[in-house]
Amino acid sequence: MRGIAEQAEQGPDDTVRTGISVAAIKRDFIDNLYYIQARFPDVAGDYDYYQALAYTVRDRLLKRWIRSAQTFKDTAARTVCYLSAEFLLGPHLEANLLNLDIAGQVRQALQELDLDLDRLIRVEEEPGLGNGGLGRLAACYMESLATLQVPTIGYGIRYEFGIFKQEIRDGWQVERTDKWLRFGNPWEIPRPTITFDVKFGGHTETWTDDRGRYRVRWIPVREVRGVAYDTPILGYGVKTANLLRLWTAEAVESFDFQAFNVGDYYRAVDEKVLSESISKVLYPNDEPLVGKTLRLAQQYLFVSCSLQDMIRIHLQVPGMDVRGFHNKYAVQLNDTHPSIAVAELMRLLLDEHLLGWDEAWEITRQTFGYTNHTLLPEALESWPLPLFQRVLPRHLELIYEINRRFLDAVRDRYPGDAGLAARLSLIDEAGDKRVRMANLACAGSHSINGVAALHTELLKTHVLRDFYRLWPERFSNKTNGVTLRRFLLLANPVLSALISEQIGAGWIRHSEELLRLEPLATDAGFRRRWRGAKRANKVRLAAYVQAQTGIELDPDWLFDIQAKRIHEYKRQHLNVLHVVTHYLRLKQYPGFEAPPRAVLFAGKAAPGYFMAKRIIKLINSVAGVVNADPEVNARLKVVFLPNFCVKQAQLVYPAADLSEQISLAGMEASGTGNMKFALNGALTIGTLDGANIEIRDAVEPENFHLFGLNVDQVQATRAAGYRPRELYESNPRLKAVIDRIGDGHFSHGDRELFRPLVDALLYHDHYLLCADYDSYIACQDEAGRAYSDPDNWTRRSILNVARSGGFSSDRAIHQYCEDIWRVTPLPMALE
Ligand code: F58
Repeated sequence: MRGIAEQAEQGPDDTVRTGISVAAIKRDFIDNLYYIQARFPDVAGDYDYYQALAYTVRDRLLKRWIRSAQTFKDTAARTVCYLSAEFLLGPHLEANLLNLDIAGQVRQALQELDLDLDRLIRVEEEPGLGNGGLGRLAACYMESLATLQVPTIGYGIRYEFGIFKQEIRDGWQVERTDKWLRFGNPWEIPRPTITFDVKFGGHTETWTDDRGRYRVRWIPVREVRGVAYDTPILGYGVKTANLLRLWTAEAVESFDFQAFNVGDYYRAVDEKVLSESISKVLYPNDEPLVGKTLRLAQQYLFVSCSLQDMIRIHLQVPGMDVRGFHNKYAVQLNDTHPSIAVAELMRLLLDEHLLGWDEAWEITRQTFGYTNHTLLPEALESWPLPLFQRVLPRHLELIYEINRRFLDAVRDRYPGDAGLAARLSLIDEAGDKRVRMANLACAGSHSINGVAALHTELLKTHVLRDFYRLWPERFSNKTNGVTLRRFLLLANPVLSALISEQIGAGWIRHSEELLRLEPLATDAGFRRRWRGAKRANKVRLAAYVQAQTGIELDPDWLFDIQAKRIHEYKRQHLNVLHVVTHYLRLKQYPGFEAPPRAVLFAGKAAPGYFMAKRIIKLINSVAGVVNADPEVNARLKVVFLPNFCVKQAQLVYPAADLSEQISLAGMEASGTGNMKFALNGALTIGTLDGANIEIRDAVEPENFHLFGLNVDQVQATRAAGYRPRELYESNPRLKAVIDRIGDGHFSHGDRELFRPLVDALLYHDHYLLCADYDSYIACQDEAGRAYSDPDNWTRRSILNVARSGGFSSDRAIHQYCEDIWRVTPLPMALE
């Protein structure tokens, strides 16, 4: 008898579930409709067809995945582990069809069954397991890591409810829960046997083991089980499929049984509910979460399970020792949310694997790299000490010890500088004590990076200045990047086809080849076709806008778009000030020369963010008045597009003429939407902030509409005692705009509705809208004039795409691999 290993060696029979001919795909699709969905065509709906198709695609993808996993295991390959509380993946179906290179056959197979692939693609509910830029960056990086054939595991949380769905009622944002798992998730494989029990609360005890060693025992009040759910992440144009492993919280039976045995059934159920609540919901804040015990529990659960899983995988290989952990893994902390990993790895090495402190600390430090994503001082994560102690008593002890040794070394090096030690301390001792997670991440990592050149400089000089002084060699910049597969090839098939026709398809994997478009910018025929592609995308978006909001847009107008989370620092309300300025001008001077313009906004506000929600209401109120006014609505329209998400983003970026990147200089760490717009041929109107600076350098200043104060000027303006009210009083145009907003013109005479916004502008204006106002309006006017010369605009649009190849996540991941992770690709055999 041959064993299963031998018999399974050649893998499954290609003709049954993995063939890629039209006939094989058709056969499997029908099989899946029957045997998975239990449906026959008379009663099947689009959803059943979508499921059957998803399983058909999955069958074909598993082969690559299993082979990749096998190769990684056989070679004990060095592996990148990307730890992130968020992965905002976007819909899977189309991306997997692309990366498997079977879209053509699938389309035809469906056609032969009288079904339309595009309709089924639209059925998919996307997994919204992220808030915005940070979560989407993790998804782009996973895709590039697979494409570059770097062995990788992404570790995160399988939230039962992702980011809320945004509806607009009466102009206000209303949140609805995102029940994305309601119909099941064909893209994941549950792994009920890969579980780890994680302790919470309680206290610690010391004891001496039979070999006389000092030991610490953690006696928790609760244990929760993390269960793995795996999603394959395919690379483009290669056979590699990496692993995204997300953890779900479950109750540990022993705990409910205990209660059950003493007859307390309801307590047992309560325990279960409590345990399972840990992975229930993604926190929708895009600012820090104070006092949320559950949030800390989420972070710890996924980090502990992930590290235990890494150790398990590592020790599976005969002869491996936990002392080699840092050689096997490069672990990246995506912001501070997973930074408890520093203390947890120490705990595992010390308490479970019995290493000595120095050895454990060396391994820990060599393992981690930390990426910072924010410049807002109020966004640096910290936990009140009593809360931290209540949830993670053992980790607090370890953090104290890490801190003691760390600060001793600091004092040795900088004697007499007590302020320095206080600022570097992992514990904030001023006022109510807190644990500073960024300090923990810095102390426990061999590498610290920012996400755009300016951001990294500001980390060095401001946010993490003291750490930079200690360890300048650990700091580096890794400017963000985005995947061109999703955000150009999939999102913009018309433009992609035109590009490939001219320069070949190499750009899809080698984005620098987009440069070959440069000479075509002077080719009038090419420009005409380019314009045609942009117009087609505007027609597509206009149809979507009409269906979602009832507002009709003309694809020949200038599409001016701002799509991102709503936040005061991103200054959507500065954009509104321009809209109102333009509206008043059109009313007052009907002869005013400017191209007709559609101003679109999209983005969610954190549910508890009062000002952001009021900004949404303001946008909708202004839209209501402008769009209904026959004196202006032939030249200006305003749209708020509800529920910005990855799927919608793929419609939005390709249709933009003008990309709004107008944050106050020094506030936006990088931005990634700015890159997606530029790669789709939008021109940017923006400040010298985040990656805008690098985009402007790349596309060259004449192809970028720059306005506003730079970081130094912002600092100087504030230092000189900024008084926005004086700007308002001395600038009649600005005054008229703010007065209209305040006097009820857009709110049916209600003067209270927008008072908080007006007052904030007049009395604080923390984000310097008034200071940048004139410069912004002048720049918008200049952009309008430039758009009125379509040929030249198109030339500049082409140059934006040609020169934006550097903003591919492949470039970013390549830099992480070389400079931080020291990991090399592991090419997968073709068949
Ligand atoms: C974003 N941060 C930055 N945080 O704002 C943006 O400039 C940058 O391009 C992007 O990261 C990627 O580097 C961001 O999206 C969050 O959403 C956090 C979610 C969890 C709570 C704290 C904010």
